Amino acid sequence: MSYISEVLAELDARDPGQPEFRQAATEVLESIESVLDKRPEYRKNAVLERIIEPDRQIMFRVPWIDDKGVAHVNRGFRVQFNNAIGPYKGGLRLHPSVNLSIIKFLGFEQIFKNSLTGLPIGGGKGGSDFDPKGRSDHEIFEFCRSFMTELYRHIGADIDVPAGDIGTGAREIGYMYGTYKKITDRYEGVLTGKCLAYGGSLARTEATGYGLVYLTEEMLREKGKSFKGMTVAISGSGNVAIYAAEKAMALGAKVVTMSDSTGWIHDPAGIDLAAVKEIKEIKRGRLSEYKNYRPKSEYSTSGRVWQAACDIALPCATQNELDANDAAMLIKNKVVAVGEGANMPSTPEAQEMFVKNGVLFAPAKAANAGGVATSALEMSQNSQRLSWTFEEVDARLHGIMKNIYRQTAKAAEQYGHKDNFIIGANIAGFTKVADAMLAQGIQ
Ligand code: NDP
Ligand code: 2IT
Repeated sequence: MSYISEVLAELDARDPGQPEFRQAATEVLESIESVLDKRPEYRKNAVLERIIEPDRQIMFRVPWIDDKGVAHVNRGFRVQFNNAIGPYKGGLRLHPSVNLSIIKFLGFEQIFKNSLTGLPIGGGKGGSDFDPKGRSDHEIFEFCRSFMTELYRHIGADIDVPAGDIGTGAREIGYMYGTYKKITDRYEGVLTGKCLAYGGSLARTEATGYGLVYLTEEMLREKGKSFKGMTVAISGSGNVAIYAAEKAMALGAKVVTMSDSTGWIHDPAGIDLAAVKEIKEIKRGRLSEYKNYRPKSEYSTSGRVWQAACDIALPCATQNELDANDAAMLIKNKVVAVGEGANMPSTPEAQEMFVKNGVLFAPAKAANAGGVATSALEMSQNSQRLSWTFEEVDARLHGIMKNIYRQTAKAAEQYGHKDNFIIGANIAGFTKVADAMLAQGIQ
């Protein structure tokens, strides 16, 4: 049995019923086979066994009372996966589908993504199966306060720094920050994605979407192409999707689709992003309202955004949202590039099809790292007690994304997989963390 099969068999025995975590672990481990052959010390020091086992997994009860006086109990999670290169860092997901497998897959991916940023941040993730949809501001506050009443004892500016993810934006971060401060009396950069008024960073809101487009643009440039004149299909209509659309449009592309969990819009003339922002960011509404702004657009609750012809596809909603059938439709329509804004949005079968068919493919770990990288820039500003300008943060983000592309392309080529950025990102992200773990001894 190979070292990788042994470790995966151990994972199956210990953690059956964690399909998302198994999927994420399999992809990373299978990508680094050639590194393991060259570096026997990783096996000798049980680096894989240690890297798939979180440092700590915290699960807790989150009781709260709704506006009608009814009591609810949700489950809270924080998985502190690996802090070999810096304090645990990663978002908090609030969605009814959240369970330990999903938080572990996200925390595991975060280790390598954060390593690729070149900044000193370890990997962690958390969240709850709480569903924020349809809840009043007061109910969101009650939930966030209860959640932080337990979480505060496990986090800190130099220990673990949570941030946003699906369902967690500036409003939720504000309520959680206020609760942390109230309990601890500490004014520190313990969360990122804060509002500007109390320590947030300019450009953090835009960072994941902008970063996704910066990295995809680098990958296209290498092949003599760019976003200019390209038709882009985007899924999702949340934070990542909106700012990916904004930057793609700024670079001269036409974005024709967006989606939410109930349906998708197709606007062949080009999406009106101001309308989407009003519906999603201000009204917290549904995309079905888009037709009121653009009567000639189409709204559908069946089918997928990937059936619309496009040159570039940017999945920005959730895990496993793009499967083999979707990949086949995109390939048939001659898609040139796919950039993953969401975490693990493509199934393993879809990934394989893109690679085999020569589609330029930017995997999530590299492509959506701009959000957490800018969170790390927010941490730096908080430590310095300074605020940088939008231009300064954006320029740093752009530089970080170019560097991620270079590292990823170089690692892929060095290990004999030129242009396979899945393998490149996994190798480049893994080796830095693994070397830090070796240097620190078996802990
Ligand atoms: P948001 O909550 O702002 O938006 C999520 C979007 O995806 C919404 O349009 C939502 O639809 C849709 N969506 C969520 N879950 C599902 C589902 N199960 N099926 C169909 N549609 C769904 O989240 P973000 O934009 O922040 O996150 C999107 C993705 O990007 C996630 O995978 C996240 O992990 C990843 N990511 C986020 C980063 C960040 O900085 N925010 C950084 C890096 C990655 P609806 O409105 O109906 O809920
Ligand atoms: O998946 C991610 O990288 C995020 N949700 C952002 C994490 C962060 O700490 O900014």
